[in-house]
Amino acid sequence: MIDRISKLLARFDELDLDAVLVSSAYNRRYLSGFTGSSGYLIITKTARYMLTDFRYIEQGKEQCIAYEIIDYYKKGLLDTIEDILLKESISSIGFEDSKLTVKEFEQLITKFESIKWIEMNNMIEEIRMIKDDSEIELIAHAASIGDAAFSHIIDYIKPGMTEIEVAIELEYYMKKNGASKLSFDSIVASGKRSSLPHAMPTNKVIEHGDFVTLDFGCIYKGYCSDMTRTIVIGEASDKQKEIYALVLKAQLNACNHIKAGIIGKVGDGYARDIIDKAGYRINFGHGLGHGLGLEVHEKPRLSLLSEDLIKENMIMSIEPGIYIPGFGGVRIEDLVLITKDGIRNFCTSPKELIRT
Ligand SMILES: [Mn+2]
Repeated sequence: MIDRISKLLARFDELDLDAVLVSSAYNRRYLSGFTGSSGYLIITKTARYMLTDFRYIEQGKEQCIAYEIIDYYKKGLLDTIEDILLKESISSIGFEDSKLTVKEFEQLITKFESIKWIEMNNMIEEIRMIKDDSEIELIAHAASIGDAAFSHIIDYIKPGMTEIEVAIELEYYMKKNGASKLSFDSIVASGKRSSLPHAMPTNKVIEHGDFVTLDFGCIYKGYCSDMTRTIVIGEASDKQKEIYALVLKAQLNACNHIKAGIIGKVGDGYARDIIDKAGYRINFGHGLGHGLGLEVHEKPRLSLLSEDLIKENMIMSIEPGIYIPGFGGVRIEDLVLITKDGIRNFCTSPKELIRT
C-alpha cells in the first residue's frame, strides 16, 4: 500500500494538492486494502485517515495498517472531515470529480468555503493502469480459474441444453474453484444469437451446428479476469470455418505485435486491418481491448480512436470479433500482461476452433 500511496504523493505537485479525498470503492481499496462497502480516505503528504462507520472499525484496523481509522458516525461526516482538514492545515484538496455525486460535491464546497477543491481528473485511475507484482499474480490466478472453467464447460456442454444451464454451470464451477464473484454477467450466446456481442443467456436450446460464444470472468481477491471463446457444436460449416479463421488470424496478429510503447489505435489496427481487408469492416464494431484490474473495464483502451500510450505492466484484453446478423458471430479474447518486448498471455485455453 505504501508504494501505491507514494505514487499518488509523487503527483500532488502537478495539481498543487495538500491532500486528497477518496470516496469511491475501487480507488479506496487500491490505496488502503479496505474491502468494506463504505469509507473515505483522506491522504495528506504526511498523514493518512480512513473514515468509516461502526460496522467496519475492526475490519478497517486489520486491513488498513497504514491508516488511522476514525468512526465518522460519532460526529457526522462533514464535521469529521473538518477536524482533519484543520489539524493538517489543508488549504487545497483533490476530489474524484468523476465519482462524487453533485449533491456530495455541493455539501463539501458549501461546508468548506475557504478550501480549494481540485478535480483529480482520474489521477488514481491512471496510477492503477500500471499493475504491481501482487496485482499481476492475483489477475493471473483469476485468469487460471477462467481457463479451468472453460476446459470443464467444453466437456459439459451438449446439444439440448439451454444457454442459461451452461452459464450457471460456468459460474458454479468458478465459484467452487476459488472465485468470490463473477467479474460481470456471463455471456453464453448460441446459434444466430452469437451475433449479439453482449447477449445475455436465455432459455434458447443449444443445437447441433450452433456457434456458442462464451464470454466470462471471475473475481479472485478483488481482481478480475475476462476471457472469450467461441466453439461449434458438432461440425462447422464452411462459412463458420472462414469467419472463425479470420478472427483467429486477427487475434494472433494482435498478440504477436502488441507491446509497450505503442498507441492504443495502433494496437487496435493489428487486428482490425486484417478484418477490414477481408471485407468485414462493419462487422467488428467494438474496440480491440481494454485495461482490467480491480474493475473489469479500466483504462487504457485499444480502439480505433484511442490515443492511450500502452506501457509495460498494463493488463489488457485482446478481443476481436466478427458479428453477422442472422448468421452468428465469433469473438476470441485473451487477457495479457504488456511487456517491453510483447505480451505475457494469462489465458492458456486453446484457440483453434473446438468442436464438441
Ligand atoms: Mn473483455
